[in-house]
Amino acid sequence: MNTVTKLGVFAAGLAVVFGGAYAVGATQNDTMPRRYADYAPADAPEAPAHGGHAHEETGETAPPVPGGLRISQDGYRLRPVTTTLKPGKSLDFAFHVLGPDGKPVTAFQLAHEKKLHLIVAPRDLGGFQHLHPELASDGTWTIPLTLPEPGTYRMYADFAPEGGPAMTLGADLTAPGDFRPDPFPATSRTSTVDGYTVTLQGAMNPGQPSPLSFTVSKDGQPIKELEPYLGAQGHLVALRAGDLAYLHVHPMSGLIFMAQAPREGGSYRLFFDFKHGGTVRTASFTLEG
Ligand SMILES: [Cu+2]
Repeated sequence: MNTVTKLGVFAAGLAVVFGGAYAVGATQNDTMPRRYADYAPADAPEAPAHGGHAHEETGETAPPVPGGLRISQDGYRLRPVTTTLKPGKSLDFAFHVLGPDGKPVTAFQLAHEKKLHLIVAPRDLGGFQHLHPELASDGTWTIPLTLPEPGTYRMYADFAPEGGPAMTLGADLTAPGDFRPDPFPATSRTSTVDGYTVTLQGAMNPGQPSPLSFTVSKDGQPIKELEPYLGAQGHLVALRAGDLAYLHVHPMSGLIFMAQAPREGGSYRLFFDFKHGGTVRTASFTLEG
């Protein structure tokens, strides 16, 4: 199989906008489709201006609240059944999303082909897992999960309940043992995984929209076409160093999209999932913004 070409270059434009939720108070009254609306590309029909919630009356944009920092929001609460896992050992990890009535939510909106995206990363950001757990009819989510090494991990549940707002809730998980934190990786726009070289173009400019795109090559030849993954050409998560604030975006083909980093600045670890040859791989980068 040879899907490479000397001329073809895959470039995925990615809308990168911090904020798993609108600013507190803005969500409940919003009448737009909520799933991903707050960080969807600006040209998506259902999307508001990215980066925050544009108020119709004033034109002002409220700074978005980064996702993943809270275990509850807007009446919904993330409840892991277990938070301590033996390192290096697979466990059927289970959790619930509790609704405003205190009961497990059983109906979720589909987004990027899934009802819920589960991200797990160690707090030193030296790793990354992107998982899609199964939903039982009683509202229990389960997935085999391995925390590879001792340490504290952050789990992120990215979802929108049926009739509710999109949100990313986060909780800490622990793997007891001798924790040896990795230093935060230096700024890097090139990542190599399984012989693939992935290059990131663009920058996280604090408070300013800026384009981010990727090129993928193997054996020195650009990959013309990646395989669809979650209904897109790739999948990007960015986590902010220090507090592990969460960002979850997908590329839209054929267009360049804008990154919108918080105006306060920060360091970010970016995890780009792409599929080629039937396998999903993750390239990781560090950007200062
Ligand atoms: Cu996912």
